[in-house]
This record gives sequence, structure tokens and C-alpha cells, in this order.
Amino acid sequence: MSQFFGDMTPLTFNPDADGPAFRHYNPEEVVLGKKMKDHLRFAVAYWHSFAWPGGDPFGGQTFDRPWFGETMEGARLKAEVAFEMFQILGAPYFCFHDADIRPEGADFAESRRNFEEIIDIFGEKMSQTGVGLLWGTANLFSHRRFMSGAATNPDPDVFAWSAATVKTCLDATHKLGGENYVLWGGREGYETLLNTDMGAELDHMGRFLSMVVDYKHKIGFKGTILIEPKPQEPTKHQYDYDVATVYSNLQRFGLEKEVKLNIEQGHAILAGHSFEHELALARELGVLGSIDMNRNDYQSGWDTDQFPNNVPEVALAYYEILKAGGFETGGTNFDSKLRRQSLDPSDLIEAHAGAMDVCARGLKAAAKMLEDDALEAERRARYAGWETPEAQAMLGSDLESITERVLAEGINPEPRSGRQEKLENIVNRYV
Ligand code: GLO
Ligand code: MG
Repeated sequence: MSQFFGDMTPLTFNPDADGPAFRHYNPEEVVLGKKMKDHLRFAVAYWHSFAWPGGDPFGGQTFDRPWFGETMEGARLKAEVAFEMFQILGAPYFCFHDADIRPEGADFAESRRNFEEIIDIFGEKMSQTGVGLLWGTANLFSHRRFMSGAATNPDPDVFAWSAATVKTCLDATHKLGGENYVLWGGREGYETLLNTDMGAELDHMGRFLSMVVDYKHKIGFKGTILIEPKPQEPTKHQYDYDVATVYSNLQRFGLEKEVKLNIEQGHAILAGHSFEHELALARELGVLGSIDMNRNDYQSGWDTDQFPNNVPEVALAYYEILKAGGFETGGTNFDSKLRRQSLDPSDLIEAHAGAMDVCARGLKAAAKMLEDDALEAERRARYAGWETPEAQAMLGSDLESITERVLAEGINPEPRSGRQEKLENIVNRYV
């Protein structure tokens, strides 16, 4: 035991507790025929909780963690503490980037050796604790070599470095039995068109992704490859802007049946959408994979990656996920970090426990809305006209016959209320 969290014991479900506990997240409770823990499939993000030093654009490190510093000893201690936290939280999964878990070496080979040593430690700890890997990923955006992109870098050596890095991370994810592999194109985009060959960059991005999919099949990785959309930040224009843009790129490269999406709440908002819009669109396109659950600061408009605390928003998100039949390989990753003044180890526990409770409340509200058919009955009634044989036949006909029917039957549509306020009132009864 590292003693980082003192003598804190695993949290339990106890609505009347004084100290840290779950007041809503009851892992074993059955909701819509499935245990809550199997609906939500929570994951802790290694980078925010254990690797992030607490900086902002005006100030550097605020956290003082005993494992900080680029050493293997630090990396081993970090792994120790991480698994202690997963157990305190009863978190079934975690997620990591290569750069979160190991010190950077002098060259690719040394970085890879460092990485693989920690992967072996993860393997042992995962079998001791039963904690699983929701997804692995590569950090292709922090180091200065990636400043002009990874797969879309004008320098082919950066493309090569990135390909070798993704291979290494996919191998590790496979070895650890990871359920997904995520690609977030952190710097796959551009700052100015004046120095950018957009056509070449998009082609290279497509080839890169096809190679990842080919390699996944070659090694027999059964998990899902996920792309995480984000419209901007760090680059001004990112190629994976939102669900619609990623889908059209996937179609262009013939990969829409191979790759799904990891949709992040904060990124949806940055793209000018609601989270539920992005989730519903992905569901309808058949590419809903997994979620990063966080929230941004609504006033500053930055990607502040805060822990979720808005039950009505979270409820509408899980509503769309439940309508999709729930997660398959995906889950709820807290891509969320503490505020930089939250220095204490207990802040990490409070943050996750609170977020898990918020998600549990959202899930329960969403499940009840579905169970009661509260919104769906209204939605069905609104589209009921499409159930008639004439309406169905029209979809198989053509403009000329439709025009004839409009004239012959004297069709003259009567507008009907969309009843938005009534529907909002219904939602409000559940959240
Ligand atoms: C940053 C992203 C990042 C990704 C991660 C997954 O805005 O949310 O944290 O989730 O790199 O690859
Ligand atoms: Mg994310």
C-alpha cells in the first residue's frame, strides 16, 4: 500500500453516510433488467487523475504528487496509487495514453521499453484486482514533434513515428484485454491554410486509419476502434470536427462499419451541439461506441474537463444511450480533472464519487422515462401519419405521382403543435 489515500477503505452505497460514499450509485441495483454497474461501465482517466500537474495557461504545477518526475520509479508508484484509487472507487475500468504511464525515453526504443514494463505491471494489477481496461490510446499531441499533427504532419517521419506508436499502444491494449482502442486526433487539423495542403492531410489521415484497422484484424484484437470528435483546441480547425464530419470521413475511406465513435460531452458543446444530439446522431448512423463524460465551463467556453454535475443533462445523454440498447464495448470514461486548487488526495475521491452519483441519477431518470413511455408515446403520436399505407407508398414513388396525388386528393396540411413545453415539463418530472 502506498498510503497516498491514508487508510481510506472502498466506498459503499450508503445514502445516509456522513463521509464519502455513494448515495445514488448502487452497482448491484437492477435498472431496466441490467445492473447499474453494467449499464454505466465507469472508467477513470489516468491522465487527468495521475499525470496532470494542475497547470493553466497562466500558471504551472499546483499538485504535488510523490510520483511526479520522469522516472521509472515514479511511474511504478503512480501505477500503485492508481490501482488503489480504482479499488476505493470500485471503478470497473480505467483508460490511459502511453505518455501518462511511462517516462519519455531518449529514443523510440527506450520509450517503448519503459512503456512495456508498466504494461506488465498493469497486467498483474488487473488480474489481482479485477479492474479492466476500457480503452488504451496514444498521446500524439503533447510532445513538440507532434506540433503540426501526427498522421497529418507534413513530415513523413512524424507519420512513421505515430504509426509505430499506435502499433505499440494497440499491442498493449490487446495484451491487457482492453475493450476498445481510441484515436483522438489532437492535432489532426491546422492553424492556417496558408501553409497547409488539406487534400494531402485528409488522404494521409485516411490511410493511417485504414492501417490501424488492418492491424487490429491482423493481431485479432476484438475490441472496437473508436474515433473521438472535437472541433478545435488545440488546433484551430480539426478534421474530426463532430459526429457528422467523422462519419463522412469514415464513409470516404470505407471504414464506417469498422470504426465507431467515442463522444465527449465537452467536445459536443464546443462544436455547437448538445451532447444528446451527438449521441442520437451516432446512434442513428450506427456508430455510437463510448462516451467521455465531463462538462466544460459554460461561460469561458474552454475545454475545462470538469467532472459532471448536471443531472438533467446527464439524464438526456443516458436516455439516448439506452435507446441505442446501451453500451456494447463502450462505457462512461471520466475524461475529467480536478480544479487546480483541489490539492488533496481526498478531492480525487470526492470528484469521482460525486460524478458516479450524478451519472447514476441520470441513468435512473432516463430509464424511468423510457419505462413509462413518457416521451416516446408523444413522439410516436407526432409521426403517426407515416404509419398509413399511403405515406409508406409515397416513399417508394416519385415527384410526379406525388404531385398527382396532392392535386387529386386536395392535400392541404394542417400545422400541429410540436408541444415542446409540455415535453420539457415531462422531463422535469423525472430529473
Ligand atoms: C482532449 C480529449 C482527450 C482524449 C484522449 C483520448 O480534449 O478529450 O483527453 O479523450 O486523448 O484519446
Ligand atoms: Mg476525451
